Amino acid sequence: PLITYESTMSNGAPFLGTGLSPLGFYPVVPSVDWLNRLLPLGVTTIQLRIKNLSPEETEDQVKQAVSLARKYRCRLFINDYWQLAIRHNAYGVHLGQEDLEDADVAAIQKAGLRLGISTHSLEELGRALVYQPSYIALGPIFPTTCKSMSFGPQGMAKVATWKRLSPCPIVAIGGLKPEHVTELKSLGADGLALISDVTEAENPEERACEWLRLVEP
Ligand code: TZP
Ligand code: MG
Repeated sequence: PLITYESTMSNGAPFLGTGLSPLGFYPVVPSVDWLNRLLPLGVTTIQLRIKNLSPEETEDQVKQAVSLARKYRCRLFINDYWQLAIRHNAYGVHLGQEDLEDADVAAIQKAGLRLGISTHSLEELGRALVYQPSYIALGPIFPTTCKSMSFGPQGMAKVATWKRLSPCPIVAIGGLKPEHVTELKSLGADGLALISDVTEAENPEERACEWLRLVEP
């Protein structure tokens, strides 16, 4: 059977919870400081996406993030650094298509970590589904300034297509704003991932609470 989001891949950590629960509001943040700010608000899924730190600093961040996520019972996905995610027993790993070539996906799954994979086209979706991921991310839905991408905006309607073709949950990402929540949910999005709408908000905590109210009422 296909591995679904909360089913067979338990790494035994006590905070994981059981049963299907949607990914919901899924902030993607560049440092553990952000976990300190957002997890106390009740965020249930988060991604630590570290770029350009030294190996020592990166490992320290991952370690601290795992410990905070356990404390707040939050599902923590580590972007890119799958070996550190395994070593420190994070909830999951998020990988892009280019990372899949080098990562040992079997080792990630054997260690019981969940796996999320980015996709930007049907071809990438097909490639990603071979790994039986815990979720598939589709992006960018709208133009984004947080990542330079060779794929243009996908638009919201593709969420429904991805949903139809995928046995696993779908996470929408890229330029998302609170006003998109209703439509994205009705198209079948299981998770809404975003960076700047929270990290660049005037009051990020308040903005995160607004997202939580809209996405996980
Ligand atoms: N992958 C696709 S779009 C994106 C990533 C990491 C950036 C999302 O950032 P924002 O600020 O929510 O558009
Ligand atoms: Mg990557």
